[in-house]
Amino acid sequence: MRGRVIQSTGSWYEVLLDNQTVISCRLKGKFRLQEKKITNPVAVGDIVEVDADEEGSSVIHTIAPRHNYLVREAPQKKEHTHIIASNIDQVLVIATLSKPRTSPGFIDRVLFMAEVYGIPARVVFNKADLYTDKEMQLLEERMDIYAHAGYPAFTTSAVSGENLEHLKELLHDKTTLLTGHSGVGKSSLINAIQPGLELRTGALSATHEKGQHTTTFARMLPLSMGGFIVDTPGIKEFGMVHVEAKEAGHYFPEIRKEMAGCRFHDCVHYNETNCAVKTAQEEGRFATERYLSYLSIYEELLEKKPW
Ligand SMILES: Nc1nc2c(ncn2[C@@H]2O[C@H](COP(=O)(O)OP(=O)(O)OP(=O)(O)O)[C@@H](O)[C@H]2O)c(=O)[nH]1
Ligand SMILES: [Mg+2]
Ligand SMILES: [Zn+2]
Repeated sequence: MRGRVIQSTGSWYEVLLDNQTVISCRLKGKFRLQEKKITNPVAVGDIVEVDADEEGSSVIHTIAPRHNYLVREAPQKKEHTHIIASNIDQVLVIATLSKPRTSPGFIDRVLFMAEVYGIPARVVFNKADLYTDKEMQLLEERMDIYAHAGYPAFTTSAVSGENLEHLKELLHDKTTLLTGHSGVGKSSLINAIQPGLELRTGALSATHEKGQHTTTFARMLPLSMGGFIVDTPGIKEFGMVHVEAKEAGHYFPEIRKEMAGCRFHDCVHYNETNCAVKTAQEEGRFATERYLSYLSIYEELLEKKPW
């Protein structure tokens, strides 16, 4: 029997079979041993083959090759990676200006990893109902920066309903992963566009205005209009996995556009002379905020050991 993993909680996996029933499965022992540096051998989104074992319980015995997947560094185990989800069509970074604040650096790290794994991404600023006119103005500027880089951006509100129709259009017939800090409203947005799910949502902590990790494991939800959406637990930092530091520029569309003009073919756009990327930044064609994210990602990758 073939199906798709829609949820994983430790050693049990919920699999949506092609005949639309959901069954709980275990994993055949061999997978645990294979890929040592991955904390979850089977991820939400995986297409799997399931069989009944001698005792009659369902066991996943084959994983179909993944079209793609998004990984991040495992939070508790450095040098290990965690597959957030696989076989996805797009990533939406859910961000907020405040309550809680999402930093540009966080957004750029998610966009960077999406680029590494070849997954189209967009930025969604939720909680638009809370922003002042001045904050909205600031947001417009930031959204222009992402759009210019190739990541369409827009605002939403799970409370006022702003742009939820647009969001629905984007989700139609696609598998979409939502990621972002705890408390930005990932689960609330899903509830707002797909009534009946009643996903748990949680108030921010009163003292820190941060989310309290209400969603605790990734879950893929079928949408009645067609498509799937993956709700994920909020993440504090998007730990990046190893990419050669000198290759980092390839995963910034603005750098990719300019790098052919650099004097040195191995330019890393740091402090070389005649660097076309730095010129683009100075002339306003490459947003300083994104350039600073690049430098910080570059430095972080330099420190990482190859695997
Ligand atoms: N004002 C306002 N509040 C919102 C909006 N969206 C969500 N919230 C509130 O923000 C809080 C957190 O929402 P959740 O949907 O639980 O956030 P989450 O991103 O799923 O958080 P985790 O599951 O912890 O990662 C809840 O109190 C929501 O009611 C919005 O658009 N506007
Ligand atoms: Mg949630
Ligand atoms: Zn350069």
